[in-house]
Amino acid sequence: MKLIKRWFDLELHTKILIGLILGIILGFILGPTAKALKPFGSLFIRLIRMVIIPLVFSSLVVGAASIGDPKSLGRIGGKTIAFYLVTTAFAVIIGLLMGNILQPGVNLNMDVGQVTMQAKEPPALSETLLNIVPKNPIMALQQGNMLQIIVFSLVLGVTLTLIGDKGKPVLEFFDSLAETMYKMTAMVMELAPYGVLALIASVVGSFGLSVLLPLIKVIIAVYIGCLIHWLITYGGAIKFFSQLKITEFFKGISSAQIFAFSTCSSSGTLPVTTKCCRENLGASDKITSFVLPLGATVNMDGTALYQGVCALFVAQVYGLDLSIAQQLVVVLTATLASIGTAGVPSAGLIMLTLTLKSVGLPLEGVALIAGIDRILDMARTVTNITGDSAATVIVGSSEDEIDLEVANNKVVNT
Ligand code: DAS
Repeated sequence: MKLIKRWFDLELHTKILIGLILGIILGFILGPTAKALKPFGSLFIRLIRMVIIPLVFSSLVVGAASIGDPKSLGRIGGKTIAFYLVTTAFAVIIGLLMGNILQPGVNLNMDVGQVTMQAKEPPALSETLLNIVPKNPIMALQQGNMLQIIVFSLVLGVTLTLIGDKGKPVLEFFDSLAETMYKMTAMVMELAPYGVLALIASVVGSFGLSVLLPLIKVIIAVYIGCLIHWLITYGGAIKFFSQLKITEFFKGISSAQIFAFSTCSSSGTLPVTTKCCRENLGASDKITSFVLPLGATVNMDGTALYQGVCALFVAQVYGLDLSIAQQLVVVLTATLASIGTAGVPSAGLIMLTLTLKSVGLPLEGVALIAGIDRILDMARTVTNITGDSAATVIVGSSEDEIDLEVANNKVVNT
């Protein structure tokens, strides 16, 4: 009984970490049998996805209203988009550097001749950008079209402030709904240690070394590249453009990172990222409700880095050379393609076809990656939400919307 009491007394982020470690061990012990745990992980993800739309919609309306005039919304929006584009470009460059240094596709004795795959057509970028304005906001909510929900919420929030007192009752409704959704997220998060354990055990159990070994250099290139991006790009930004310590930042978002690693879904992790940034990093609702939903939808640094590595990997496997000019095309395409990548598992694999196509590489190369994509997706999704959190801190610091008292109080919630 004492052990059970001690378990429930642990901080939730500690329990999530224990869940992750136990899940990895269980996956290795049970092997493919561990797949039987997947339904428990899927149930947990469904519970989290249940809160996303009402949480994002209500918090964004309140956030946009609290930003108030369109001018400051434009200022915050401009800073956020600029941070996202610059860090994503850095990520692709790091990915290309890793691909050039490690040469993961050289001397790979894979019979690429048999590789065939009907690459799914990714949405054209212009269509993605045009399509962010909803023709029917209710339909956007029903379909969970995040970009359209973001646009409608921002316009609704600002408009509510423009009509003065008449908008107050509606704003109070959204404020109360946002608080309710934060509470519901916290309740669902109590199940996180068990959900993470089930998810990780089923993934580890389904991947034998026979699948991983031939492509181990791709995995190493992506994981090390992501680590470099975290420490240099995000660590540097946090150090020079915020009053937070780098260790406080990474400790504060550790639960969201574990969650992203387990679920491979930035959108699915959004409620956890929001909770971590609010409660551990001291970011205001005004900033988190705008920067994070936008980031979970358009900011995918991990995905962009992965595209840089994989573009070079495919070129090397087929014995093709990518000139510097072509590699610059990869930087541009992967940066823009990441805007259209959805925050759901394996979305980056579809966008990889866009990047390969942009430099004339064979789309069959995507099939070479598909077998280990889940392992790569784990690293890129963690990087995606880490970039969103870094943007929250940097933009929040520039707007004086970070409560350092909270960030320095050392108590890490989930
Ligand atoms: N899994 C996606 C995400 O949720 C990233 C990707 O597939 O590249 O961010």
